[in-house]
Amino acid sequence: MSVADLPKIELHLHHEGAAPPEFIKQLAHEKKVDLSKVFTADGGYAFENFVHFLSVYEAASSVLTGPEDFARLTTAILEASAANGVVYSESFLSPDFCGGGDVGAWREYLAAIQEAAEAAEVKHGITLRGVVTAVRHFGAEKSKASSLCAAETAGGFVTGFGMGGDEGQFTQGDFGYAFAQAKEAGLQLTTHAGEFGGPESVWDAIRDLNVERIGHGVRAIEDPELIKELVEREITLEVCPGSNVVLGLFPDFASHPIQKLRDLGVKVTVSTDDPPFFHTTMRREYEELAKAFGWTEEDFRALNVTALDAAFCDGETKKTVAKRLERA
Ligand code: MCF
Ligand code: ZN
Repeated sequence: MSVADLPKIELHLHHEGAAPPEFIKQLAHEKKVDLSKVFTADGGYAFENFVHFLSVYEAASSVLTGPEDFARLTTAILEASAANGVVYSESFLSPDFCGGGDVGAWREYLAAIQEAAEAAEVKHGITLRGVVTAVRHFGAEKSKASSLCAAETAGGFVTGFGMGGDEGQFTQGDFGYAFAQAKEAGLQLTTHAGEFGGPESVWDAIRDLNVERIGHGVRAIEDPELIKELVEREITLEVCPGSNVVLGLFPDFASHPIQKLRDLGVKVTVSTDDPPFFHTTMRREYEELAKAFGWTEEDFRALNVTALDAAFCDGETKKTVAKRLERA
């Protein structure tokens, strides 16, 4: 058996970012929207750098206009994830893209997503949980509306609150209100940091937002004191090596710091981030890591134990997922 065949847990996946280009093209066709600038000649997503990626992401997402679109998207995503051996997934859902921050509209999007996820669980044996997400460059006011949506629907399917987007804009601390509101509602927290923002943004995330997990966090490798802090606080990194390579943080998998971080005692997990944008899948991430660092079945099984531990779902769900990991 190849390590790529192992069952997998994925903790860092953006819902719209997981949309296959053909799926978005089909919706654009149905809604008569011109998205030609979003795609390359060979049919992939076209972007040149991080900031451009963010705007192409938003342009592609503009054709997802109602709960039914998100239900279809959820079905497509979970089918693809299950085909890659994923048995549990947490995806980032943004009220900004699902009803514009209105709680009533958000409930409708969420119900559609959940219904599709429940059907996929029966069909493919994959469980999905939602991490409601603020978009950093949309600013603090919008993040408050997102976290209110999160707080109003917390529990069961909605297990966490997080933030992604342009680390070049605002500080983590500017979003303190949103994160506190989500925490108060019992949600667990994660934020993107230490990707383009450098180690300082990881320090800010720990100090100002009190998060349990960090999205990416890989530039912590530049700061030994920060490594100590991550180890002591047992903060888990949602590492997305293929995404980091495509966005130019590291030239290739072999230069990626995931192995060093792990060896230093940091809790690392592996995810795809926005798989079709970065020409990756969970299978491919496993294959590349095995090739770059010689990781064996034992390494990947340990990786999934760390991921299950850091998952935001309840204990019962963890038990179900643990059985799926053991079985294979
Ligand atoms: O992790 C990647 C790159 N770093 C930062 N943010 C994002 C990534 N993929 C998507 N995002 C952001 C983006 O701003 O998350 C938002 C997008 O609008 C969606 S969250 C459902
Ligand atoms: Zn991300």
